[in-house]
Amino acid sequence: MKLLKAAVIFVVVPTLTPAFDPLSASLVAGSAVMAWHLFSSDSWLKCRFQECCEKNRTLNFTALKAQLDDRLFGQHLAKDVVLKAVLGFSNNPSPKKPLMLSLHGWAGTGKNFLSQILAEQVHPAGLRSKFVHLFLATLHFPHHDQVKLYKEQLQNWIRGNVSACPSSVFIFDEMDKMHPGVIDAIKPFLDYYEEVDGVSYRKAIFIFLSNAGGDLINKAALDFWTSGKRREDIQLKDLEPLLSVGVFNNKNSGLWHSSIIDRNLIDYFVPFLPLEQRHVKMCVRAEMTARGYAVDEEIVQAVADEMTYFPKEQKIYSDKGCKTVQAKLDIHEDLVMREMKARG
Ligand SMILES: Nc1ncnc2c1ncn2[C@@H]1O[C@H](COP(=O)(O)OP(=O)(O)O)[C@@H](O)[C@H]1O
Ligand SMILES: *[C@@H]1O[C@H](CO)[C@@H](O)[C@H](O)[C@H]1NC(C)=O
Ligand SMILES: *[C@@H]1O[C@H](CO)[C@@H](O)[C@H](O)[C@H]1NC(C)=O
Ligand SMILES: CC(=O)N[C@H]1CO[C@H](CO)[C@@H](O)[C@@H]1O
Repeated sequence: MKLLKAAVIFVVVPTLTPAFDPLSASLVAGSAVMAWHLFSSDSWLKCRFQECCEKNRTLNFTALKAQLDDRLFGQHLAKDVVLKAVLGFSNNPSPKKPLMLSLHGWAGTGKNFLSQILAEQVHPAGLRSKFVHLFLATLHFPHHDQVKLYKEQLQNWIRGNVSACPSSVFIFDEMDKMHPGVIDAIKPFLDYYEEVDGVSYRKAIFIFLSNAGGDLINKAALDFWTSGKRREDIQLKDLEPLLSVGVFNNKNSGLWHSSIIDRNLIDYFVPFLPLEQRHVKMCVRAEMTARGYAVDEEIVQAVADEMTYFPKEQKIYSDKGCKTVQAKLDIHEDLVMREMKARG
């Protein structure tokens, strides 16, 4: 190993220092240190150029809370549950099992968004990090006749990824479209085992996203609205009984046949409420600010008005949450630009 590194010095160093003199002993010694920095697994230098897994990193509760308070709109329940989960997980130096969250709700209500914010707290590059893995049922596991292959592949990936970085984050989107066989492949990693084949999974984070139960959550939110109660007063206990019947014990909801439910491996059920027009407007403002524009309330209102709302009579909740805000804003941006050009 030493010899190999020494050999590498002579290949690499001349390209780094043009004035390299092979006879100068001090330079060689200096290069040896540099080479060590470049090639040892977690050296300070290497980690400046390449992302390293921070083995001891704990989730910073304060920072996560600030991010969620700032950026996630209208989801007081999801925020509370996730913060509670993270508090328990990150205060524990050796958690007994990986953190496992199951996010449920209508499209465009912030499930991917929250996962991204959480992942960024563990690995600052977020979704671009090589330690954060996003799987889409319809993209990665589309063919039901290849379940056996997917299962093997997925288990090898998870094993390989967690051996390389114990705090790996795995996000599974479209869980309701995932074949139960593929879900079962994940199960061994979620359990209370100390180690599986010498790899410990207890620092990993698994996040499941699905629309399952979204209609029931919407109905509960609407019931609150109809009876004149505040959205912010909806509590987890108002939703849990509905969902335990409608989702977890529903033999027709694909995902929940699998033994993950039977074994109570899901630690936290995280509900996402349907977004109202005021939340859509908050999304538009946030997006304008992110693009570096001053917030123009006329455009905010125009984009919010273009969204469709349900139920048909009351029109309270956005059909697609905040999902199409970006595309709609693009169109308005074009219009504004054209108008400005026309005016000169
Ligand atoms: N509750 C929310 N707060 C702030 N932004 C949101 C929220 N919900 C959705 N968005 C915005 O809409 C985009 C799409 O939402 P996404 O998280 O992909 O929805 P989902 O995964 O629930 O279908 C996000 O990238 C984010 O910009
Ligand atoms: C990281 O954790 C290991 C054991 O879990 C410990 O030996 C080491 O000192 C820790 N490093 C830091 C920088 O905290
Ligand atoms: C956690 O985040 C907060 C806010 O970003 C910061 O002030 C604090 O120093 C962080 N704590 C640790 C232990 O990194
Ligand atoms: C070492 C290893 O198995 N890495 C895998 C991690 O997961 C990705 C998929 O997100 C695979 O492509 C890698 O091969």
